[in-house]
Amino acid sequence: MNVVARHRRLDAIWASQKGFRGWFSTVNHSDLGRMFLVTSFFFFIVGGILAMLIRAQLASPHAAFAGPEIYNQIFTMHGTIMMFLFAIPAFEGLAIYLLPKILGTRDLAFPRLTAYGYWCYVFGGSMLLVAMLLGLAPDSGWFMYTPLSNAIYASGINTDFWLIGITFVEISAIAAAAEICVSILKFRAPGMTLAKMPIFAWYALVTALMILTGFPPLILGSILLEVERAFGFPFFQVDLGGDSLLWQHLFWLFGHPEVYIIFLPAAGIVSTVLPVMCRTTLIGYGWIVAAIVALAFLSFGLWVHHMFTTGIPHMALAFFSAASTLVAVPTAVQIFAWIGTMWKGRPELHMPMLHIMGFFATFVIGGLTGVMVAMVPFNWQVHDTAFITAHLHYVLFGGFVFPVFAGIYYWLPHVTGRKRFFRLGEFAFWLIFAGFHVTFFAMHWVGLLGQRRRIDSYTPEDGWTLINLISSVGSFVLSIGIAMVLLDVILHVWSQRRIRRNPWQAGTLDWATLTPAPSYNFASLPHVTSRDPLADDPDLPVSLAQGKGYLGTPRHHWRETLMVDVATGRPEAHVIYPANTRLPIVMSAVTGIFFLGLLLKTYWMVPIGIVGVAALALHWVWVTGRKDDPGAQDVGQGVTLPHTSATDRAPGWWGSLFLLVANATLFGCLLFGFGFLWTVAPGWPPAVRFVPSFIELGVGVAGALGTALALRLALAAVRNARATLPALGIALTGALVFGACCAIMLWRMPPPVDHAYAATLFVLGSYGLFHAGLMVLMTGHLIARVTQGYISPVRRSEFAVVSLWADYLAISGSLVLLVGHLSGLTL
Ligand code: HEM
Ligand SMILES: [Cu+2]
Repeated sequence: MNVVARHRRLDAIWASQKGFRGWFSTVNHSDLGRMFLVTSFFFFIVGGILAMLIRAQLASPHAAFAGPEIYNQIFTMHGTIMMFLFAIPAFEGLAIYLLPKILGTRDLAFPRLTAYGYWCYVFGGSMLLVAMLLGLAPDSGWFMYTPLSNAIYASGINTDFWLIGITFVEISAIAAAAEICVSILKFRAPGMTLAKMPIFAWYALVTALMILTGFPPLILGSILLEVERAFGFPFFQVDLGGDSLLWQHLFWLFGHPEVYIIFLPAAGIVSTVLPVMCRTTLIGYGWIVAAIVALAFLSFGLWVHHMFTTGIPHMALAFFSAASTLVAVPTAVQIFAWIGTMWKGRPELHMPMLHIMGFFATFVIGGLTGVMVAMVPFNWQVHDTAFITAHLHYVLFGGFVFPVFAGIYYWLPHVTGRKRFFRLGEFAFWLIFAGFHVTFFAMHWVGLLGQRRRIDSYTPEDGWTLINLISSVGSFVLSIGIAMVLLDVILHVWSQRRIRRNPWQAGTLDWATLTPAPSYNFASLPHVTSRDPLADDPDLPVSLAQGKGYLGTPRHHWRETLMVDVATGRPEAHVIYPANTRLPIVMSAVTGIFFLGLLLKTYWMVPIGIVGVAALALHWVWVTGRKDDPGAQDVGQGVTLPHTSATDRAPGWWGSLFLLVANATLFGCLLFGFGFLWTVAPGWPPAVRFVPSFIELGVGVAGALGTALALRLALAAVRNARATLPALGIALTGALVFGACCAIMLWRMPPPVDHAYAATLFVLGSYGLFHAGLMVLMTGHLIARVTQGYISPVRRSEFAVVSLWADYLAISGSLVLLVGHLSGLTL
């Protein structure tokens, strides 16, 4: 087969449907990555327009441009859009587009999940846009502090839009994060050990792990607050045993890591692009990896520094203040590595480099003001002033937007296969840089003079007039610059000047594909022996196109790729992906029915949504099955591998593992909330408590443990070709028994509207009940599989997946019942 024929064959197998329909059925990561990026920039523009409205209102005293109600909506939506609908999705989009290419493979681990996440993002984001167009946008600030956001002080539907819309969008973050983890660990080019991974993959891996552990507290908080608003369960209401500080803890448990979730991918862009711009390799690879892992750990311990003014004990203040300054260390490690890289190389001032310089200048200042606000006495002075807003923009804009622009200019030729035409970008950069610093330098200043954040007007006597005007003028210069970048990008896409391959002479595999990248990325997969495969072997793209790597001969209609061992990158299994399907968009629309039902309080829609999603999910996992044993496949280079369904750790197992990490974090936060209220909130313990029953406790725990045990037996049985149905029957019974005990607990407990104790316990019990239901579905699925002939000693991977979930049920379920029953004991 010659190069062109191979390309035709592969493209026929991998391409999306032609035209309009292709958008809705594509599961290809390049398509979805581009869609993610374009959508996130759409939201960036919307957020930017809102920022202009804010600055227009603050440009002069007593401005009548927007009244307080509208102003509250504007700044809330600005913060919300920038954080949730622009920054995180932009990272997801970049990672989804880039990772398989940079790792030398053909797609992400779960192509259909990528699409599902994308549509959840679109639908959830649209809810917030609709709210804004109706003038019903959320208005309690992007951190939604209670009691400001509770049913008494924010009685309209506005806040519900935020809680429900954002939770919907978060599904996409969790989905993308799980799939980024699995793709990086298991879907790499053969030979790529962990130490040979491109540095961007490390950043993406750590960021994704942080999303999995950082977003669940916010999701939990949103659920609790929504339940409080809709049904009156008093989690955050002080008079009924709740505590609004619980919201702050949950929010900042998410919010502080969020800053690093935004910064780390941007730093990953810098670490990738900078060495190429300097015609050298990155120095301190190992140090950087250590630094980002350290940063991830540290950042979870720091949420308290957002609450310095809430009356925290002195010892804790000292501890968190010291720890907050410590974060500067791993950041400094990275900055030194970058400086060293520039020192070693010969920097060339192309467009990406310009934005990297903008990043350096801005981010370092943001870091310095960060150290200032980490000091408790200074923090008390500037708390909730424009100084904080200015600091956070130095970090977010400097630490994210500049690197992202650098990345855009770096990878745009890859996406389009074209050259830039005019020199618009250079001019735009200087407008952005100057505009930014004028705007936010002025805001530091006016903050020190006492201007609070989130005020819609001030008086001339305050003496802030001139500074605010300067700030507003700067912000308009800034936005003209951004508009020019967008124009530059659009002109670039239209330009007809094709580039040669690898215009920057980079060493990573993303530049070994054709540009624009074909639907299958690589005609055959490389064997990697170093961190810069392309620098070692400039002919690699040609030999890959000739099919000299792995999987060079397209077979049947299979979308084939390889799965490797986590540490060594040794090829381990042969993967066949599902093809284009509209299932993801349909499933996310049905998920939307669930969320809309909650939002509009039309509760009859909620069960429809749940049942619909469950049915579609069963269909989703059903269609990948097969009734014959897949033989070992020759994948080229003399290597023969088993199919993934014939392994114990199929992609689904790995995906489940990371979803369970997120799930366990959510559960942990729920237990934390219960303990927090019990020890801190006034009015505890409540007068009326749950009456414990050791029989229910024992039976329920036995059910949960029995399920896990039975599934292990079933796994052993399937492997040894023995009958599995008896063990599956036991597992099903166990799950039902456990579920019944949870239901009884919910039934017998004091009314959850009376006290935060019963309210929290109710959520715990529902969590148990939900997982029991999940287990029933999963075992039911296995039983159906067995009876329909989809399972054999070779095709057994689904058993391992369900067994993993059953293990989780055993642990979390037992804890639910233990906490529930023991909390009723009066000693
Ligand atoms: C395009 C240039 C931008 C300008 C001119 C701008 C301007 C502003 C201003 C003036 C405020 C204060 C509102 C108030 O206190 O009343 C604000 C708040 C905020 N901005 Fe920006 N911003 C920009 C970009 C960004 C970006 C890129 C992000 C994040 C990635 C961001 C995140 C936030 C957040 C989280 C808040 C706090 C909202 C709240 O307090 O509820 N901004 N912005
Ligand atoms: Cu923080």
